[in-house]
Amino acid sequence: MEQAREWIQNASSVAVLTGAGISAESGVPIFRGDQGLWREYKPEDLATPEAFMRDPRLVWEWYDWRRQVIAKAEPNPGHRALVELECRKRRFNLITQNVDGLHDRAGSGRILKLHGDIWRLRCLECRADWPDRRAPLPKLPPHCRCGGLARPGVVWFGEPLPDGMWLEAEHAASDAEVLLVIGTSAVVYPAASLAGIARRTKARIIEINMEETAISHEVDCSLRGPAGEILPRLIA
Ligand code: BV8
Ligand code: ZN
Repeated sequence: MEQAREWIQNASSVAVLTGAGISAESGVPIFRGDQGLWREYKPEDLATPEAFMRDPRLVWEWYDWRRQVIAKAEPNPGHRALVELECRKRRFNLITQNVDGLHDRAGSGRILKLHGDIWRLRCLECRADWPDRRAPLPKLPPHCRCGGLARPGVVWFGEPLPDGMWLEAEHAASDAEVLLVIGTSAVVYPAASLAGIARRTKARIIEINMEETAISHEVDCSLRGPAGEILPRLIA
């Protein structure tokens, strides 16, 4: 912890990659592990274009349930510690795999949302893209004003990341002197490759997680414990 604090204090450029684990203490269920996200379904089965085409109503039931859970959640001390860190660093990039919007509500400024935003909808017909924070939604599946079927504004498995987003994330990771990897099992690509990208340009990689992950072997420092407790101490 002392070593990690020193690296962060001395760095002028910091990047952060967050996953579902940083929102766990806000009461938002993580994707993998025994909690299991929803009934007997796996995210990989529901978060795909094929699942949506096959049964838009079932997929929307899952997203509407998640939106209702997230609507009751508050940012936790982990989210807020990252806002504090952003204020102190001349160069700071927050890259998140999360779609819950808790980093925005905590006050983070620059957020690279690799996997989109659960609070936005997109029309399959006219491509309109708009914010909709109603939880629960009045009717499932929701439709666009043009009458077209609306989908959640998130990136599903097999779909490309939003235009230009990956380039920005790569730049952020390459520019960082320290990369914090927080609350991610590091199994989803290309997000999980950001640690390797940062290491190639000599960044120190600090991981914060409750347990060992797929990239623990390639980080410089692994802090075991809840992000909501570790982050405030790390940046104090
Ligand atoms: C793409 C949005 C190309 C939707 C999500 C085989 C090998 C390698 C890659 C692939 C492959 N087959 C397919 C792929 C590619 C695929 C992929 O990576 N699949 C995986 C499953 C192998 N990737 C894609 O499809 C991506 N697109 O590659 O496009 C392309 C290019 C051009 C043209 C066409 C295509 C798109 C991936 C995005 C998928 N969408 N979400 C939604 O949210 O509904 S991914 C989903 O998983 C979420 O975004 C989530 O954030 C993400 C990662 O999960 P984690 O955040 O890590 O959460 P998880 O539950 O796994 O872990 C939580 C961690 O927190 C745990 O480690 C736990 O210990 C820890 N924790 C718990 N509590 C705490 C804590 N830590 C700290 N404190 C705590 N309190
Ligand atoms: Zn439309």
